[in-house]
Amino acid sequence: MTTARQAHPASGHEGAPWWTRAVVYQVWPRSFADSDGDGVGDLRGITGRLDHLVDLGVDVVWLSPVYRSPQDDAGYDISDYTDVDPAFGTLADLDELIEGLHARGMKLVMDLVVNHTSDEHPWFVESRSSKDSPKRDWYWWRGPREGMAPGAPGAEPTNWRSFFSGPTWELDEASGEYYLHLFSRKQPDLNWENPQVRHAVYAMMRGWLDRGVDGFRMDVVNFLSKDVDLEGALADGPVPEGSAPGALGDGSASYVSGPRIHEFLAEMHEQVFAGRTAQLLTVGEMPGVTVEDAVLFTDPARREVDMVFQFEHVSLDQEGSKWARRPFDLRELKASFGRWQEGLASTGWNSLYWNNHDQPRIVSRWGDDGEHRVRSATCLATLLHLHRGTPYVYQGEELGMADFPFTSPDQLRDIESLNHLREQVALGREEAEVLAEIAGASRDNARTPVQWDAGPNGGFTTGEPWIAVNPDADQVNAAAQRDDEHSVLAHYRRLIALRHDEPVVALGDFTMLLPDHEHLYAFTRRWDSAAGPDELLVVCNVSGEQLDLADVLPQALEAREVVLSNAPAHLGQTDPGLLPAVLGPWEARVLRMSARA
Ligand code: TEU
Repeated sequence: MTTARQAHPASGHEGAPWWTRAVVYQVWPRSFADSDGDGVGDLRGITGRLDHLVDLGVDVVWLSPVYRSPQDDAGYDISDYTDVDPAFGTLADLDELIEGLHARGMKLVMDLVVNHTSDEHPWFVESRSSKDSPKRDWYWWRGPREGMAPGAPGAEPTNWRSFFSGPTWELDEASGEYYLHLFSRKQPDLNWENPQVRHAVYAMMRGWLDRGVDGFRMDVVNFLSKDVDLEGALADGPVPEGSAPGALGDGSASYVSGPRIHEFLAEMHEQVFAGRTAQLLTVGEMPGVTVEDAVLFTDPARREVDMVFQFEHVSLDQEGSKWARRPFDLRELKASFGRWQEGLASTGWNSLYWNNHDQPRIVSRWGDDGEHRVRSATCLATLLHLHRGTPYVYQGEELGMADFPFTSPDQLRDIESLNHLREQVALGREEAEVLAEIAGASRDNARTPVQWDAGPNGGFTTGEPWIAVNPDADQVNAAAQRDDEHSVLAHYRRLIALRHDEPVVALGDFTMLLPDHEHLYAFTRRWDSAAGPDELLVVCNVSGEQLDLADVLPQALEAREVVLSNAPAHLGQTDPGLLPAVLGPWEARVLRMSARA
């Protein structure tokens, strides 16, 4: 049993930062709502659906990139940081969205993608134009390995494997040098060692804040600092055991939370955020970040970022690579979440998420999108939202949207999936076998259109959608759920309200119970307010079997009040004496153990 200590003890509920009580909603614009019938979601589509966000009760919208982009990686390849891509609308449309959100008391957080630009960004075009270009050093240019000719197999400056398959280096024939791209070859990495690069980025960020945006979600921001020696050399990474000669290696030790990362983030804070009085939010997306690093990144005294997205929990069912899956074990989730809750208890802050535009849908991944769809979606939502931290809801998660039943390569759109398929088939594997592993892991699962109603294309577009709508849209959609108190949507609404209303949910201590139980996820939250202690016990049956609380957690039968339940029979029931001792499949309860403070 581990107890995470109460943060902000001296400041009380009122003194804690505003985002400790906030819930963020992520909009991935290409698939949210299409206003003009071209099959691609757009800004006016979002503005037209603000009522949905008001109804849900979220405080902040994080908008995935809408900047000008060749769309090689769905907008995470930016060619102009100061303008909106015509596919999504205009700057005026963006201003209107910001105004619409602000008028409804919500904030807008933009995506900030500054580890790399598009290869079509004028900075890169200039950098590539000649070895003597004043911007040559804005990116990572390196000659071939010593003694090798440019383009020869294995001549790349390091052996690193790209996130999107193949080497991280692309040869520029004209100059005979390679440039670094951790992601696609159309996403060259910016050289953050160069102060001109950093100051150009800070100026761009200030411009957006001045325009009225309320903060940034910072894409792979812990990759900005590369471990480069005084001669400018980058080191090879380890190659998986038993690999063929010439196999690609893992370069992450050279760029995950690199040597100057804290310096860069503190400088960014100083140059962009210091002195501003608006209530802003910064969240750093940080693959590979450890709890210890996260404490440093989010310690308010260090002025780096407010919170980070960590990846530990979403890697628990992966074996080495995201494509190789192993069974999910609830005990591992408890160990992981428990460590993060404890590690960031007195300093720093957690963000909480199941889904985003890169992850398969949680109800399909660790829930049951068949018989127990509603119950498992609401059970997992309760589990997450009752932790201490700021919850993020990804579009469609609040409807219990599921993975798409992919059966053919032409249903896929994402560069990561398509490159993996191409690479593996070239290595001699059967297409069907590779497709099967892609189906459950592809980012396209998150990217199918939001299901608004039972009409054509789920109400997403009047045209031909850029990616197919999930065939279950006739059953699973917002219109069907809006007035249904037992829907996934209604349950998310209640969870969000709970965080706003209950200081114990926002700020209370976290104590994990029963770390070794395979199906019951149980924990307490405790908040010492002026009116006395307030304690909640959260019990979630993460399984399709019944679970008798009398056997495993008898204290759950001594509750004073039922705060929330996801079982239709108990909705609105506040008297714990009237609840059975047995939890049904995927049943979750939030119980008050103390007299109401
Ligand atoms: O993703 C960061 C990241 O590490 C990716 O590897 C991501 O986890 C992967 O797609 C999961 O399979 C961010 C963005 O969220 C992603 O959409 C971008 O493609 C990527 O950065 C490059 O900008």
